[in-house]
Amino acid sequence: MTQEIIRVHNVPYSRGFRVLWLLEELGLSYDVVNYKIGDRSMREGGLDALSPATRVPAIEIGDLVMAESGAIVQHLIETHGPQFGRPVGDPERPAFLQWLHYSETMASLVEQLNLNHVFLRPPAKPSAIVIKLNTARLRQSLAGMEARLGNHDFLLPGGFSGADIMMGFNLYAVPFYVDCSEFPKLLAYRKRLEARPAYQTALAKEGPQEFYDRDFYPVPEE
Ligand SMILES: N[C@@H](CCC(=O)N[C@@H](CS)C(=O)NCC(=O)O)C(=O)O
Repeated sequence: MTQEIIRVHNVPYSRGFRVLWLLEELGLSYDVVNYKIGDRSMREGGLDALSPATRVPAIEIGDLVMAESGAIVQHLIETHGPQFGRPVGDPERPAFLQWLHYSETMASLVEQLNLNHVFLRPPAKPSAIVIKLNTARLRQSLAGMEARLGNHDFLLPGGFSGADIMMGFNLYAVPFYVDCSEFPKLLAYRKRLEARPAYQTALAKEGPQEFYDRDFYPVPEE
């Protein structure tokens, strides 16, 4: 059977990475349309017709159009990769759903920090107090995860799942804002994610990282 045409609308090193990584895990072929935050491509490139909030990722799968990385990941798993999901009735399903969505609790904090540290341009000034608060909240979300990682390799005892893919983007970005040395389980978990061939292929296809211009962004003085 021929595969439907899949096209991912993406910004390199954004939440779109979750979708690209999953497509690699699934061995599906796909095209990528890349946009850049801050230039006119996102506003004028037709993305508004695909994504209600004009954000990435969005995906076209044949005639189907979807936005929201978590929904796309869940849909692709249900249609192409049940081994990466947990069906209704599976004892791991509640935890699967929790981690799938927890990744957005964390990603929204990363997004606030991206906005303040990376996107604001003079004369707009980043807010030291907003950065301080969001960094503390991000650290708290990591501590909560560290405490629950257990002794298994991935988030769920039953093995690698779409919830790990959702988290992979976060853990790529988090160390730019939080010193993770206090979270050894989380660091080891991140290494296991990065070791997956599909992760590496998806990352290589993103091209060089040009989003962050330094290794670490400390909380500024108030
Ligand atoms: N909850 C959405 C969030 C999508 C989102 O905010 N994407 C960011 C990139 S990671 C974006 O498109 N930002 C552009 C903007 O805010 O204008 C998802 O998970 O897909």
